[in-house]
Parts: sequence; structure tokens; C-alpha cells
Amino acid sequence: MRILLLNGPNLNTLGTREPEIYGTRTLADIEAMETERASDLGATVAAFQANGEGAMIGWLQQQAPAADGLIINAASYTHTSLAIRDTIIAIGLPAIEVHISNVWKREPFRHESYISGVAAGVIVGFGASGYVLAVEALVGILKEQAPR
Ligand code: CA2
Repeated sequence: MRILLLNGPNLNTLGTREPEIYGTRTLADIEAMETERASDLGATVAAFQANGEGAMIGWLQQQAPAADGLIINAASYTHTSLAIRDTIIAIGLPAIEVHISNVWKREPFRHESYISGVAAGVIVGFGASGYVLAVEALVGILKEQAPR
């Protein structure tokens, strides 16, 4: 099982500011946690972060043919990007949407997601641990799908 982990704009600066909202872990910490849990579960992780929508979409198009599932925190593009939604549909991989913060406790514009409607599930508000929960959920889905 090969899992794609895609993080969107500004998440490369995690751990440097607003720790009350986003915690103290860096993106490198998160990618390491994710890779370790995936390995326990028999999966590998290919991780990428980009600040631009085009780079995120290009990476998904390039990686998807050799992947089984996607974990995505599209950051602010969650609330704006029909293009990323269309890409998730096009690549056809089961996707788990993650948000570090509890978007439901925040501004109303964070309550809209273009991703949720095309995701297998959404994990919100558990901090960096949400990424670990996501890999567990995704591996569960992939094992269910696999022919016995
Ligand atoms: O809670 C999340 O994971 C978000 O996807 C984070 C996005 C925000 O626009 C979404 O509504 C919810 C923002 C990411 C900003 O990244 C930061 C990195 C370091 C410090 C502060 C913000």
C-alpha cells in the first residue's frame, strides 16, 4: 500500500507560530509520525507540501497512478479550490481530509469545504494526531477494498 500525504499552503511553517491553534509540531514531525504509523500497518508514505494549487495538482497527477490512497490537508484551499476537488475525483483514490484545528470552532468561512464531499472521511481538530488517525482510517479502507 502506497499512501500519498499532501499538505497545502503555509503548512511548511507549522510549529513556528499560532501554537494555540496548530500546536508545536513541525511538518517534518508530522511526516515522520505518519511514515512510522504507516510502516507499522504495512504501508509506505510519499509526502509533499506546496504553497500553490498548481504544484499540488501536478504532484497528485504525477503520483496517483502508483498510489493507493490520499491523505490531504489542503489548508486554505480547502475552502476555495474546485480545482483540487476535481483532481481528487479524477485520480479516483480514496481520500481522507485532515484539519489540525477544529474548523467548526472557527470563522464561518472555514465551515465550507470543497474536499469533504469527495473524501471518504474527514478528521478535524485532533492536532497533529489527526494525521495518524487518518493513516489508520485509510489503511482500514484499503484493506476492506483488497480482494481476499
Ligand atoms: O486546521 C487546519 O489544518 C487548516 O487546514 C489549516 C489552514 C486553514 O486555512 C484551514 O482553515 C484549517 C491554515 C494553515 C496555516 O498554516 C500555518 C502554519 C503555521 C502557523 C500558522 C498557520
